[in-house]
Amino acid sequence: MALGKWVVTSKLCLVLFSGQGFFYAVSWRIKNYIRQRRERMIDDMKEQLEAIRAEADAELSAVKDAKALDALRVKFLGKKGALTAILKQMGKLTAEERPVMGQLANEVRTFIEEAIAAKQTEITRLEMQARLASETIDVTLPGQKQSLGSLHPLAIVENEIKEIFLGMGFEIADGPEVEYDYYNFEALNLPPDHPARDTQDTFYITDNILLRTQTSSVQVHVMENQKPPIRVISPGRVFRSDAVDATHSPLFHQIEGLVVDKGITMADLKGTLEMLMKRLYGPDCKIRLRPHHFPFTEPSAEVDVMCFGCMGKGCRICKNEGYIELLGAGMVHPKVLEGCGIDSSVYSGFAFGLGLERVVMRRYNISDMRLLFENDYRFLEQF
Ligand code: 2U9
Repeated sequence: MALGKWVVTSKLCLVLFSGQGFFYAVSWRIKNYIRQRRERMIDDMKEQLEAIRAEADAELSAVKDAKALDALRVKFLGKKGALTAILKQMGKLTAEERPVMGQLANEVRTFIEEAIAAKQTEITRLEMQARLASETIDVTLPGQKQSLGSLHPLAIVENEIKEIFLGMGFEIADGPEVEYDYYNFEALNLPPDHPARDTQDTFYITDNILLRTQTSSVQVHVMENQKPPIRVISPGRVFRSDAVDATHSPLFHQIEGLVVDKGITMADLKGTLEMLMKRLYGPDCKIRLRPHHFPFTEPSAEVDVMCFGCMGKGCRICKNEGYIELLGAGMVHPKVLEGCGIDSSVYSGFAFGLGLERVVMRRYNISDMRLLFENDYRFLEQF
């Protein structure tokens, strides 16, 4: 019996200590180790998925707007999101493990997606509620009066004068405010060093280029480019190096007129200006021409308009003159016509120039020109 026991034991030892036995033992331990590691890995992944679900749930309850919701969607479901990171680890799983883990991952994804969708609906509803509250219109309130602007007095009178001349068959000509010395002075019989240039000092860009002092330069261009008959007015801004006071401004507005044709005389000039003044100031308005000198017209005249304060009798407004000086005019100087290529033995013409500010000030009884440029609403809203 004792012998038999020994034999069994020694046989077992043989098996255990033979190469094969050792191999079985080691491989069992390795398999066991690997299995435990896999189980731990799967548990880890499950824990991570549950943690993601819990974190998403907690963060979602704090989300208040669409921007934060979008950020949350990217954080959990985006390409670089937490869930995608876990799904990338699925490759390490075996074919049996993958569906189990996949199902859990899908559950978590669905949970987050549904929670986001629900939150989205809630946010949209809250936003709509806020808009409805803030944009509520009380249709029973009285409407707000829209304050309408009005034309500047300079524009009102300029438009009126344009209409009057258009009615008399004139065209409106436009030209540059920055001009060559030639068109502003020389072509108008004002050569360099002419004393009349002193009264029209201006702003020079170069020795030869300046800001125009009169819109006559426009008419010079017209005469160079157009054959008579010519009937134009040229309204626009002009510039002079004058200090600002009640009757002067370095920028003001002129309207000049020019008629060139065969047989034009001083009578045409007087008739045209009379018509202008009657249309501007009423049918009783009279004008008076006084001899004067301008380098660009010969003969020349200053044109006075009957004072409306006293209808020509004399008062404080007209300093007892009965008339008020308003514009200058004359027959176009033959040298000016010739310089523009018009034969002065065949054609003659008249020209006139008026300062728009002066006409406006007279029309509305404005005593200080600065009011026309200051753009004070209290002043402008009267027109
Ligand atoms: C050409 C030839 C002649 C235009 C004229 C005046 C007289 C005149 C002033 C009025 C007030 C200038 O603004 S103001 O200071 N103008 O007195 N202007 S004749 O004569 C011209 C125009 C163009 C080709």
